[in-house]
Amino acid sequence: MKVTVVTAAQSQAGHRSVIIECIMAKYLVTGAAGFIGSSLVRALLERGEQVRGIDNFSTGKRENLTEVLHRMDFREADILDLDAMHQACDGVDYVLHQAAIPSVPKSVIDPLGSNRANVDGTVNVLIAARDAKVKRVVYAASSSAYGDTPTLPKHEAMSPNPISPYAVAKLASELYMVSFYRCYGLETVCLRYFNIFGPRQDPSSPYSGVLAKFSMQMLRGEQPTIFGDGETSRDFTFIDNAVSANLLACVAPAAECAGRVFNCATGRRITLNETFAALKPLTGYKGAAKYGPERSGDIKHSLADITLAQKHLGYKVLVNFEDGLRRTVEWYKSQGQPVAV
Ligand code: UD2
Repeated sequence: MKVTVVTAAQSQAGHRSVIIECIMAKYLVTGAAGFIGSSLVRALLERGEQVRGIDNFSTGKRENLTEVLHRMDFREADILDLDAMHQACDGVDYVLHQAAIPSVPKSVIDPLGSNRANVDGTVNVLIAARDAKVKRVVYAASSSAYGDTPTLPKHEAMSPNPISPYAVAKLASELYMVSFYRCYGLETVCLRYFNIFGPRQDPSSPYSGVLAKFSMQMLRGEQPTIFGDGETSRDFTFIDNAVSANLLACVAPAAECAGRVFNCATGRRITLNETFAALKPLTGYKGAAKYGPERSGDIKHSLADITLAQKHLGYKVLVNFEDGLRRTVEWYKSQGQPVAV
């Protein structure tokens, strides 16, 4: 719904009436200019939803929203700013909370910064959502919460065992989500993302996700470094699966999902060596990988049991690893990245 507002102050001042068109947002995406946030924004707009987005551009990029910016209500704001969050949540039905500093190694270097963005920021989002009587908050939780427990696959009933400050922060935020459901009745759903990848994931930072980083390096003909022996494994999950999990988490009956935590993954794990091998034909990279020391805070294996999300959210894996990887590399190529010769 569009509402036209003429402010009293502007009329009294005798200026030509300034008309502000406020789009009554139904969805608020925090971290809207990030890789996952901007994918959610596009999916919601495609469905004809009204979308508001906020981002402070700490890791998000304006370019991620370029061609959709005019169709949404975008505000440059920080989740640490409670006033801005109250304004952002006003009139909103669903909050998809993606804003974070999403990096294990960065949190090892700067645990306080990680805690501020990933915990304090979440509490602000929750307070604002509660005060605005938002219907539901869906949270970008992380598989890192499981830590290095030897049991595979990881299922939601397992005790968490976080290793890095990032994992601790993400888990603390999950607990806050559940707490706000229990204490205030605010419906919250946590999606534990398992290594989401796809178009628009930033490949250029030392903290970038491994698939984005390797894709770009190999397209450029640069040698990627595998930390460890290459047998580290991840349940790499293509972005479309995460988008669909978020949309399902908004509409699933409260009795099925409110105050609960769900894995968001594919139920299959791929090693870094296999990843590198799969990327070679896609990128045209002919060389070998370099091997370096394991990264501090890392876990060795990650694989999800996705039964709970299938049962309660109606979640399905829409795109498998191979198709997702091909689409990801195609996207980087379409952005004019040089191809390895
Ligand atoms: C964690 C979470 C993930 C998400 C993410 C946020 C786990 C299992 N996953 O991802 O769900 O929350 O944090 O960023 O905790 N690597 C290399 N070479 C490189 C870069 C990375 O070998 O140049 C390795 C890295 O050491 C790790 C693997 O690739 O073993 C994946 O690293 P990542 O940074 O892509 O993601 P990860 O697993 O820390």
